Amino acid sequence: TAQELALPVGVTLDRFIMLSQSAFPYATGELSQLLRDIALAGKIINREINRAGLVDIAGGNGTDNVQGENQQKLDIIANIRFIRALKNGGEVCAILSEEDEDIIHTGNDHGKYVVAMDPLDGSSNIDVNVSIGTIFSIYRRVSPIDGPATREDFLQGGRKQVAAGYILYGSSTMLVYSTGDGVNGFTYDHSLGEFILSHKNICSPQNGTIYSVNDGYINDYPAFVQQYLTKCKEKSCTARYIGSLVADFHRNLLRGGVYLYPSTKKTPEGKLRLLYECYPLAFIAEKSGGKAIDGFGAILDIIPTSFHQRSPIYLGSSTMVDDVMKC
Ligand code: AHM
Ligand code: MG
Repeated sequence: TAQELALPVGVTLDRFIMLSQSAFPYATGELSQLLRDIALAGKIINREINRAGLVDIAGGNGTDNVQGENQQKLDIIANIRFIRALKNGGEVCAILSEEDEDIIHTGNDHGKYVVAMDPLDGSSNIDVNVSIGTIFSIYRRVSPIDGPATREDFLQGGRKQVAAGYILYGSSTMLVYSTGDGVNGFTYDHSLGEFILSHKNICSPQNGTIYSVNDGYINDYPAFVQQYLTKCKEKSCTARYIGSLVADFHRNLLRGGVYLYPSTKKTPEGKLRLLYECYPLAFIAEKSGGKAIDGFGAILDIIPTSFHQRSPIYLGSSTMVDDVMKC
């Protein structure tokens, strides 16, 4: 398997993809190319984010940017950039984005894959220079090749993901992904313009002391969540909540912790979207030894019915997720 290959920390993402693919002699290279396209989109979005604070100053009258496009908010820019990178890459026949109601047909009807994504998650943090992220989920299409993609391509269920991951734009920029065989993390080296393998075969700590939840809504949470949070406080656990799912998830993945977004009175189905927030992070959680549940069962077992449906989510270190379940 890819994990058994002697891939030293420090190899580039391109080399990692190439070497791990050679472990699967019948692979055609399309998924590898798609992962490279996602990495490229991540670099482009990273560049936009890095100069975000300057755009109003550097953008003259605030009308057009260098590409001759209207100056737009970063989440819209990220959406445009991501779609363009995947269209140009050629491997993806359709995209589902948090930013668009319906699926986007790329025109690459021969592409074997579809991608569901949240191009820039953490809306409350985008304009204030706090960590944000991109989340993506990849399926092999079930509709006939050379025709248009269909709803069914996107509604296969979390267990059918062939790869998933996220890009975290934090104190450094990281790409973390899995094709089902372990989870690996790559840190972006600006000077080289490359993602470098920095976190090989990430294993989620079984247990931890961090809990991440919006405490302000506690009175709106179901009784079992209130009970779990009381226990966390009795045990003097550490509260950490950035309000960017990717950043909160990533910290807990490395340190050990649980992230909770329960149903509330305002959002009885929870807030986070199943297809491009919950499924991909649940995939990463499980592939790294952690867990992700909706309060009844595994997130990945939820049968999807619509593109933008929501779900409550409890995810992270397995013992902590079990403890939520016990409540
Ligand atoms: P968004 O897709 O509008 O950015 O919302 C998702 C974000 C997550 O990143 C974050 O964990 C959560 O919403 C925070 O929500 P709240 O402000 O309700 O705590
Ligand atoms: Mg989002």
